Amino acid sequence: MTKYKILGDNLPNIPWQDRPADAKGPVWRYSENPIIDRNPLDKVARIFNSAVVPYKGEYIGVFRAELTTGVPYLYLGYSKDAIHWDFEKEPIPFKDENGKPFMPRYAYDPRLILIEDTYYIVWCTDFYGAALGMAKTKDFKEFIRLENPFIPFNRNGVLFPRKINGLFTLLSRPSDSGHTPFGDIFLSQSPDMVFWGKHRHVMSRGYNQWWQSLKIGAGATPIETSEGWLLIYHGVTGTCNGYVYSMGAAILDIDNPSIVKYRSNNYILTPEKPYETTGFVDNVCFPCAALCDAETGKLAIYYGAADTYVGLAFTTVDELIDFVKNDSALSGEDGEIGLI
Ligand code: BMA
Repeated sequence: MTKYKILGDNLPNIPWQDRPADAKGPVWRYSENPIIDRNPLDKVARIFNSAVVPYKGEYIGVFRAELTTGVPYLYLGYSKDAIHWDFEKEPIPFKDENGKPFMPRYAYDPRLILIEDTYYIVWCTDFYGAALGMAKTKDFKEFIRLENPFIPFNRNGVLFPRKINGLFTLLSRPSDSGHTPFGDIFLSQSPDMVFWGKHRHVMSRGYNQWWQSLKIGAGATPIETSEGWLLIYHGVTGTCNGYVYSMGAAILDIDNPSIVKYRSNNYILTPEKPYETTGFVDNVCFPCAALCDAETGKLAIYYGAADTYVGLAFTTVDELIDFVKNDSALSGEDGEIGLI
């Protein structure tokens, strides 16, 4: 019996390791990290910042693969245990609604969300600058691109796993076209996944928490729990040696998720291991997905490490929610409806 309830499916084959005795903080790493190493495929230099979901008793994922040209595309991967992955050899072949090939010029930081019977992919695409791209699939064979939800510039698009008050609901982080030095998380809603509006401010970068003082961005698909939507996100600080990406967590109101109920004052994971501190971009932990098992409350978080590897980390719904509630510090108007 868990103290807090995950309102979702049971996932008895979730990847898992118990908390090691010496672990600090509410989240602990998989001992065999990274689970995806450099050069995983011919002409693919690195896979990181990727999203996975359960599929037909096994697992499937959409992976950010950086080619040896340096350009990122999205690749499909398959796994029986969500740890060892086999990848398609070519990028996902996106089509438009008429069945014509419609490939993005580049694609990165995918999130993968099941809503009713359809899987949606949201990623950062090129639309006269960095913007959100969107596609849907029911079978992971045919991928149809949808209208881009917003004009540029925007990143970190994450859909909620069900409609809220009858509307599809999307978190995003307005940005600039480069390595955005600012940014808060906003929410938008749509009746049809085409027209987006009812924009609300959700969370500010942390005023008093330097680990998230520059910018924040939604990470994994929000997890529906008895306390509200559990959001695992990234927060960025600036140092004289560049940005540092850590992980944080927040709980959003279940019916009105532009209201933040609790938000972790301290990070839940920060770059410490060599595969997080050293790579193509040093000091990055960038969560894009989480698996959860409603029965036991186990959570398995997938994160990109140093823009080079995929890491896996674990926690439970009880540990993480207790940590966020006991450690909570909202910034600015986080607790309001976000409409000033
Ligand atoms: C952000 C995104 C992420 C990346 C991070 C660190 O702007 O591009 O994909 O992990 O920078 O380089």
